[in-house]
Amino acid sequence: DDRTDGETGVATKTRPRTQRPPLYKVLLLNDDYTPMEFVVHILERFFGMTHAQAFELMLVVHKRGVAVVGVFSHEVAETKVAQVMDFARRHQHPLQCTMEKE
Ligand code: TYC
Repeated sequence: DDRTDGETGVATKTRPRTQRPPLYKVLLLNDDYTPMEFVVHILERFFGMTHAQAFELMLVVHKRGVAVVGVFSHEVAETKVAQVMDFARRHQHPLQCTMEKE
């Protein structure tokens, strides 16, 4: 990780950086209409949580308004968001799920 500047001949250090793919948080938003058990079901079905984990996280969203339900690669996060939004729409619930870069 040493290099020598072509103009000045001065040796400088560059830190070797490890390449990591950007990660994305998947967020679940509270609303007044989606049934609690429906949200619990989504967290079990699409995020691999146990019933107890899903119930606990659903309550966090219910009380705080939003929570991170998982952190994934861009492709996986997009798939999760699409699965949740599609499932909610098919059941006519207004549940919102979004993603943001970590
Ligand atoms: N607030 C909803 C209710 O009281 C439950 C709920 C929880 C909705 C989490 C959305 O992401 C959510 N029925």
